[in-house]
Amino acid sequence: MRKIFIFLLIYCVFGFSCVFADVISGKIDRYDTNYQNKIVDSKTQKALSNAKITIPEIHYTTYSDKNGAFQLNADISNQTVLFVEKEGYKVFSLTVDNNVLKNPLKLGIEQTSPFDMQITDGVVHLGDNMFSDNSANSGDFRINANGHFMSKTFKRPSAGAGQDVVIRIGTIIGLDTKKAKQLGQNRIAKVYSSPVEVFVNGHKVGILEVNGDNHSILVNKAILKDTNELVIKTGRNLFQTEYVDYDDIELANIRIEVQEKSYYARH
Ligand SMILES: [Ca+2]
Repeated sequence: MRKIFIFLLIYCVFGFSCVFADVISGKIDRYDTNYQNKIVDSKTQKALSNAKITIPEIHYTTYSDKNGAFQLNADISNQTVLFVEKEGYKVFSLTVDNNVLKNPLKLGIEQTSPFDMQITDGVVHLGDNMFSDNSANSGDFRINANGHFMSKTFKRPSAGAGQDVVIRIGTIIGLDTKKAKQLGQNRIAKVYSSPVEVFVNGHKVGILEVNGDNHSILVNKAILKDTNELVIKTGRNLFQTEYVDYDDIELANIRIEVQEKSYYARH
């Protein structure tokens, strides 16, 4: 009995101090001058100045200062894409909305490698411009869909035996797949769409079923040629049989990367 009491006492004191510390640190954060967004090098954690931060949908552009800090005075009710660009670094993209921007963002960006090939610039909208207000992107798509698929060519990446070729999709918004629905990424009651399909030279190399940032798809090097075609097709509403209703999605920051095999295994 005594042991239980001591245990409870320790637990309470410890528990209380934890709660107390949380509240205090939360308050300090709010009023601290360090409460600001920051761009750093992902490896060294060094602050990066003069990085360009953009939110294309609302035509917002700003730059990080000499301490890597930047302000975001943006009002974003629906999810959209934020980009960070800096010479010598890979383009970075992130899904943001007012909820995300409530807390300071510390964004680590990676140095570029000579083998990286940036495939897209800005945001690509695939679909047919017909979408529900409850879709995973209930926002006002500013960019009209260019069709239900995109096609880009790229040269053979020079990857050695110990290296992988990977398609990196920085950000995807608006997917209404069964999995996205199960994860609570949209509010559509019953229907869902097939996943996005990714092809290289006609071979299906992967699918995308979940919204978010930093998707990687491994490409079998045996299917690569001197010039290659990457095709990304959006899914279709599996419950609409009278006509084809393509899933309206936004893709951003697509890149072909060469990575060490161990790198891919870790991610
Ligand atoms: Ca649609």
